[in-house]
Amino acid sequence: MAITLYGIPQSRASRCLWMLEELGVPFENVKIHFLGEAQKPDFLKINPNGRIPALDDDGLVLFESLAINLHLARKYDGGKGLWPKAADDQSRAIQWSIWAMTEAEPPLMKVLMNRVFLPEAQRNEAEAGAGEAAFAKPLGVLEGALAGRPYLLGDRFSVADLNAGSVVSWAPTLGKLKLTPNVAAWFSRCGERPALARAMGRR
Ligand SMILES: N[C@@H](CCC(=O)N[C@@H](CS)C(=O)NCC(=O)O)C(=O)O
Repeated sequence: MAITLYGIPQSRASRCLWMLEELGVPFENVKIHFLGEAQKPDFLKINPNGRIPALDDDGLVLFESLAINLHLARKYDGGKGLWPKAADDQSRAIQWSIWAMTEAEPPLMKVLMNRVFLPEAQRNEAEAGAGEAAFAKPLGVLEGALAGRPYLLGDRFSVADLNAGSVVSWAPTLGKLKLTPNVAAWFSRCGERPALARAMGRR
């Protein structure tokens, strides 16, 4: 088994590093930077989108951080519970992953760009505010889903929590954005995972 994860830890590759640490499988991290390196011809052969992360798992090459995590959890779970056993729960994990990417990430990205990433002269506080306002809806959905249960699929931490949590993790770093009570409690539960600390230690 040879697993290579492409992408510096200070990027969406951190989501996959967290998953790899949870699973405890050996892997190599090739630190491709999103500025410039991801657009070079050699890397475009791996991910024609020119983005990190990308995964090479014994010749199976995948892009999209949360799809990579679904693959890793399904293939390498080995009884750890990251990949749920029941088919309906597997479908829920896929649902939460797609939800995180399509409903939660875009408004957060708007805030991130306009409060953190863009050069100050290009930042637009009105755009950041619009992202913040739009995030209220997915945040409310997550708040409802976590009512009466510690994790998205019930009692156990799974790939659904890792994928949704790693996207929502942008929110507390964005100044005015506040998490709602169930989400905040879930978020700190997810934050206590030793595998997350190991992944962060790779930064
Ligand atoms: N939906 C993709 C987004 C990947 C993405 O945009 N990655 C950024 C770094 S966090 C990147 O590589 N940007 C380079 C570029 O857009 O040129 C995923 O989750 O894997």
